[in-house]
Amino acid sequence: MATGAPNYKIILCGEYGVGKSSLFRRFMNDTFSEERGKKSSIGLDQASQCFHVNGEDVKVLCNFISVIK
Ligand SMILES: Nc1nc2c(ncn2[C@@H]2O[C@H](COP(=O)(O)OP(=O)(O)OP(=O)(O)O)[C@@H](O)[C@H]2O)c(=O)[nH]1
Ligand SMILES: [Mg+2]
Repeated sequence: MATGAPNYKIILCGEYGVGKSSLFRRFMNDTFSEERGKKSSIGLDQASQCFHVNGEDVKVLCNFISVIK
């Protein structure tokens, strides 16, 4: 039986430029940038973050995958 903090994994796939990295940045740093002309992410962004929810620690691992048609 698993013990310790609950672990959640999120995988978000999408075409380029739809806002995956922006969502990722909001999730990690609670910031947003409207900067244009930045480089597209290649492949995978990954990060984990711990949150304190209803008195318990919850660990979330996010994978953001760029899909190019
Ligand atoms: N107005 C507005 N602009 C957004 C939003 N989300 C993202 N953008 C803008 O859209 C552009 C592309 O966003 P990214 O987060 O880089 O998109 P991405 O899906 O990571 O793109 P790739 O890495 O190329 O796959 C950036 O200039 C962002 O600032 C949003 O919710 N509102
Ligand atoms: Mg990106």
